[in-house]
Amino acid sequence: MSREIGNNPLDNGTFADHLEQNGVSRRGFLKFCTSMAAALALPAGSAEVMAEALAAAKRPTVIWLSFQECTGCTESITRSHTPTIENLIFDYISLDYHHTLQVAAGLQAEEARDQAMKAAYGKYLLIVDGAIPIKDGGIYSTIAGRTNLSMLEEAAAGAAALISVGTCAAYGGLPMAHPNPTGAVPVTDIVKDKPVMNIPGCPPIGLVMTSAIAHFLTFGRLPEMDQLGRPKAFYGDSIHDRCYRRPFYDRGLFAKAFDDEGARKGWCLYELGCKGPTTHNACATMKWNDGTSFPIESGHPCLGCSEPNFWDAGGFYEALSVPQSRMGETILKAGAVGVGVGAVAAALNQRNKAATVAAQETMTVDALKKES
Ligand code: FSX
Repeated sequence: MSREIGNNPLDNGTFADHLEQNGVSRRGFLKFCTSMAAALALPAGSAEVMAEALAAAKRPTVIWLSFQECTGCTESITRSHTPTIENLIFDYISLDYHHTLQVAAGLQAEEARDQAMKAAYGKYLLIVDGAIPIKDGGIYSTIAGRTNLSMLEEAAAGAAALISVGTCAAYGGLPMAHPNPTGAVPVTDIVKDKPVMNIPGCPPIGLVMTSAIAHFLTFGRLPEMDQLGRPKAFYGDSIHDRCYRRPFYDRGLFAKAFDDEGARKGWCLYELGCKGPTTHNACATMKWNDGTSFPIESGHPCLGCSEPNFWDAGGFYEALSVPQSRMGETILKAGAVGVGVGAVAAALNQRNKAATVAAQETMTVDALKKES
């Protein structure tokens, strides 16, 4: 997959042209829009609106700033074995500045950023990964002699909207963990006058990122967010809500060690410290590496990496104490209004199934070509 910065042959083309060049049929594209609209929990009829708007969309300028981070977020977003339309969206945007992906270096790179910001002032999408150190004037992280703080302030001033990718940018993450020697803060501590969407996770799921971009291309605004600034469609439920090991939890079947019989049978990892009940993300349905698996499916408990303060909260391999009682409350409340526990479980399973089906409808370009 080629992702050349500022060198797209379709500079004047639309997204429809881009799809055509990649052999995606109208029918395949409509199918993609239907599954994307479902994944984003958009109302009925949105798929057609999305198809029209996306097809006619011109390349938006995107400036991507990386600050205090490990580059895991970029790794996550660029890792894909099979091209999907989501990937094509990512290829299609005019990613005019990205430290890791751009060819330009040094002064040339900084000039490219400057030019892109001026040319699309007030209209570009600014993506940030990494926290921002502000202690001692922000001197603990600089790029081309400028502090991350001043670079963010300048770039945010001309942005239409911002996306904070990863837990570091969204909530401070690892750089902000105690004792936070550099005074690291999240993007929203600096930028107060622009819409900012958080896509937390250490790292976050790439597909969630491209879905957010698809929404921005379609409607010219960010998707609906929760009180923590996350797109509701992907962070509305906990990992626990959608986990395929959930039936074992409900039956009280827990692995007690990583190599015991319960672990081998795929029982719930709650007692091994799984933070799924208090963690909101789409890992259990979207999964990773093109829907191959996610940590719990690989036998490891969820660490809760997409929640604020997850490093300092610690206790990675210690069982939670609160959520079990919360689940008890949920079931008791359901019982009080005459809904049996079995019905609650059935409803949850039904919802999980629907969400999983929507997530699994990420179609590859090859599959779409075959259909056409
Ligand atoms: Fe943080 Fe991202 Fe974790 Fe790493 O850019 S969310 S440390 S995966 O790389 O910021």
